[in-house]
Amino acid sequence: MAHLWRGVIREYMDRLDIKSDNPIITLGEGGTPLVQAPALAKLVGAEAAWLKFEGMNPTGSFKDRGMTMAVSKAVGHGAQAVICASTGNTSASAAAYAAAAGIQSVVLVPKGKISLGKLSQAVAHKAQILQVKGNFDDCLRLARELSENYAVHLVNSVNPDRIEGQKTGAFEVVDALGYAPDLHVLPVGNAGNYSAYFKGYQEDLEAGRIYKIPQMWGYQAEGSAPFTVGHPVAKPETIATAIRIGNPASWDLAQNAREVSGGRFGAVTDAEILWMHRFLSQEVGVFVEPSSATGAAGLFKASKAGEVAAGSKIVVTVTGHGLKDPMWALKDERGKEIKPTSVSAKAAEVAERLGLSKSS
Ligand code: AN7
Repeated sequence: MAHLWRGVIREYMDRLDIKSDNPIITLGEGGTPLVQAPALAKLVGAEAAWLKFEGMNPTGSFKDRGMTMAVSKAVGHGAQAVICASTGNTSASAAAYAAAAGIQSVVLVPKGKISLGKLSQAVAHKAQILQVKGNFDDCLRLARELSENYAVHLVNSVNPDRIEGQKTGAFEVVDALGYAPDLHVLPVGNAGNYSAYFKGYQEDLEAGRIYKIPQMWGYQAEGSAPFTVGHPVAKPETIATAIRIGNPASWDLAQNAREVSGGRFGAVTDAEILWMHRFLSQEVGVFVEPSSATGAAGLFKASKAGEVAAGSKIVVTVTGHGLKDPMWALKDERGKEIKPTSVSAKAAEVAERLGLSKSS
């Protein structure tokens, strides 16, 4: 009989910091596919590669794993409203989980710098949306200040409940493979998810489910790469708007994760991100938003420098769905718009346009 996935809190109750009588607000998040990616393994010269396809979550990104925990606990504390700063995915998720809980959500987004798909999700789920004249880092500063002084509960990843929920991504990888990969690769913005996967692997190690923690490899966009330059960046810039973050909230957690796991941080150009975005959709069959291709782009860059060991088993988390920001798929390598050809509804003409030869 098919097993109906019950959401990450019920599936991993005994491993999460939540009391058994806490209300559970869930949309069935988690249980996402671990997709075999032989084309990526071949490209980077690894033994095997998988994509943890987080676009398959209810609101189309990994944020839902953390939001089920954060909103459930907010409701448990009696909160009537939640607030977040967001480059788009956190706000989409917060708005959906607040709707499910029957409470208000307030979202602060950088004006003009979030994708239409994500903005439409926040509107659809009836969030109170304010576009702030500033970047994500300004929005987060505001959200923190408001939550400290007003009756509104903060659900950004500075709230440890978010990290706690997101660590289930690592649990699922281990449950699916039966072991930990050699490398785990992710895109990095605030480094909440990077830190969360590390926490999950660390707990699996302590529980004896695995015998080593994967090297944690985190990649940012070059114009927005505080971990590579070693300090916050005042004016982050990249087409990968989800990770256009200059002052990562989980700085210390991430540095610890990198050090303990023997991992690394790196940066790739917007062009390298878009190239990998296309490779994943065309050669692997997984459509992600550009930011989500940043980890795989970094892995490819490292492989070209001879830094990926031949026998490696690699998991790459692809964080958000391609439909979040579909315009990038409709451009070719040079940024020129791609428009399907129009034809009349006649078989002969269609066949000619397609270059089909007659069957014998
Ligand atoms: C697709 O929604 O920060 O390193 O406000 O949407 O945990 O921040 C989104 C981040 C990667 C980076 N991929 O994760 C927000 C937000 C996608 C994302 C990241 C984000 P973190």
